[in-house]
Amino acid sequence: MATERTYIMVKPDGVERGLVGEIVKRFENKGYQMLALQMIQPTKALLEEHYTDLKEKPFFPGLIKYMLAGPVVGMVWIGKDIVKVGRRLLGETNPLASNPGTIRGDFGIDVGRNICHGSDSPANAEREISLWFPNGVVHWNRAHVQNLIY
Ligand code: RTP
Repeated sequence: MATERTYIMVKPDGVERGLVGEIVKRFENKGYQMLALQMIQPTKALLEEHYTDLKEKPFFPGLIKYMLAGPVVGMVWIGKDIVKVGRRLLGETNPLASNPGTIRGDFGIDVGRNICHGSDSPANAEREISLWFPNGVVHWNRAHVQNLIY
């Protein structure tokens, strides 16, 4: 059974543009399974913790300001190679470098408004899931309903 999980987050620009359903659809169509979904207005402290590795980058203050601009939609997904494949579904950090067919390649033109976040390693995914879902997430077996005898 696949156990790799990732944290995918639709950023404020993606939420504002009504792209949440489109992004969910792409992960579902690919064959992945959703474990959690929440809309949240993140605090500055939560965002600084999420992006702690980027604290020294010159774009860090602008990144935090952008991420504070509105609610985000955070999700946990599970499935085979979800971290790597999830990043491929997103495209490159800069939408201009992203191939058509990817989320950023289809919907973005600005690195500072790049629609969606995806964890970059399984370890970071688990760190981010604990950070954004401190009460844990459900675990469910996709075959359960289909196979239920009643
Ligand atoms: P993310 O964490 O959001 O999935 O993005 P990423 O791994 O593709 O890129 P990362 O280097 O971790 O950067 C995090 C976010 O910071 C913004 N950024 N702005 N102005 C710039 O040069 C610049 N570079 C990065 C983007 O929103 C990027 O997604």
